[in-house]
Amino acid sequence: MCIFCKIAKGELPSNKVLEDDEFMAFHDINPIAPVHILIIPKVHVENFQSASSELMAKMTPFIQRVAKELCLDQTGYRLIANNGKDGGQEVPHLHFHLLGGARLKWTHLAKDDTHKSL
Ligand code: DGP
Repeated sequence: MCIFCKIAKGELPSNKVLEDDEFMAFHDINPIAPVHILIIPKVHVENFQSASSELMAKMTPFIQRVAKELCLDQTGYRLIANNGKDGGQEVPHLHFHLLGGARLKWTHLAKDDTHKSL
């Protein structure tokens, strides 16, 4: 079972922000922005490329709800899905990075820059 499946099942701890029957949002263990949340479906889906439109139709309002709970709908945010090897995806379970809390710089998207402060 993958790490995020274990988090979804409560077998690994996480700092949870929001949860419903199908989705979960929790703080990234290695934040690269003042607010860095990971949003996952509880069902195992490998990545965005293999996500169904039905899943995304339900996931979109959940992501919007998370942004609203954190007031990021007011200040703005960046939503990222790393997909596959060249996309820099390390955990093979669909997840969106919700980044905010600062004026984010586009240049920091390069992999070598991921640990620099934004
Ligand atoms: P990606 O490169 O898109 O696959 O990003 C995976 C992210 O998951 C990365 O920013 C670190 C985070 N991460 C990895 N393992 C854990 C964990 O056990 N708990 C939490 N909260 N985040 C994790």
